[in-house]
Amino acid sequence: MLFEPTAGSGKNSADLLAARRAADPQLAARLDQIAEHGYCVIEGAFTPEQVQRAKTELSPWLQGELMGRNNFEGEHSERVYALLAKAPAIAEMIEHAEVLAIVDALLTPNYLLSAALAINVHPGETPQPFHIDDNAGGTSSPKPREPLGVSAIWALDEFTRTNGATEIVPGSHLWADDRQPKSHEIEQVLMPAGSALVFAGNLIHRGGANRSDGLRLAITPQYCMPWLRQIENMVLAVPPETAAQYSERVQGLLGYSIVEPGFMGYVDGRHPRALIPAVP
Ligand SMILES: O=C(O)CCC(=O)C(=O)O
Repeated sequence: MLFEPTAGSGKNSADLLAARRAADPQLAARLDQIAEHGYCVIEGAFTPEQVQRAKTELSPWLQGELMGRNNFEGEHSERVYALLAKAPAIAEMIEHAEVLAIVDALLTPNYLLSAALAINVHPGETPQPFHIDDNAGGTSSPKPREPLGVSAIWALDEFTRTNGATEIVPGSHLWADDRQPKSHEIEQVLMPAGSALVFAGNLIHRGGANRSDGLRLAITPQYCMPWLRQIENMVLAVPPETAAQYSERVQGLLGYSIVEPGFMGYVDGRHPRALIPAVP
């Protein structure tokens, strides 16, 4: 194993993680699978009603107007950013207890929501370029290294062999940067709607080609170390008045939080939560 999950960092955390693993064998199995293969799948994480609620809230934004602008976003894919300013039901995915239990174990306390977007892959889409999600903004952080982030991909439609299911390269979170996947090392993640794929941010993956005549809708919340810049500028995407409707947990993930020691993240000398108006 390259990395030992940290349950929140600090050296005080090894005991906490051991206690969590002992109390929750399913969590322990998922962490073991991520350590070895780089990913796990939580089936049935969302009920059909939750899936439907998320789809209903997203539908105004999925009218074919927000198509990807390049090969990475996918010119036959819709991409909806700033999701927590548009579809509040997505918060249920972002703070899903089983997903956050995994993230708690792999990142340090006060980790952040780095990105949260919807990806609706249309028929005719080609495979995305292979990539990792936990880039470090141009700083030197060669692999193999610990993950700087954890990503989830929630299936709102079933992921099938033909509709653009995410493709992963199991074990590639342990690879050096210069190793490229060979075709026999690539696996499609086939999962029913309501499932969540959770993976180390340094796992090689991509969105698949859609050779079907249907859509493949997914939500991908991505979490990063508290000291790493978020991919999306979340406190601008979700300003205080909008953040007010969410739990303190979600507010903290957005960046209305302080990292100690250092009082990092203050605004005008105060905790950023002070800017969030009280909900009447
Ligand atoms: O749509 C997918 O299955 C994967 C998308 C992805 O990895 C990304 O855009 O970062």
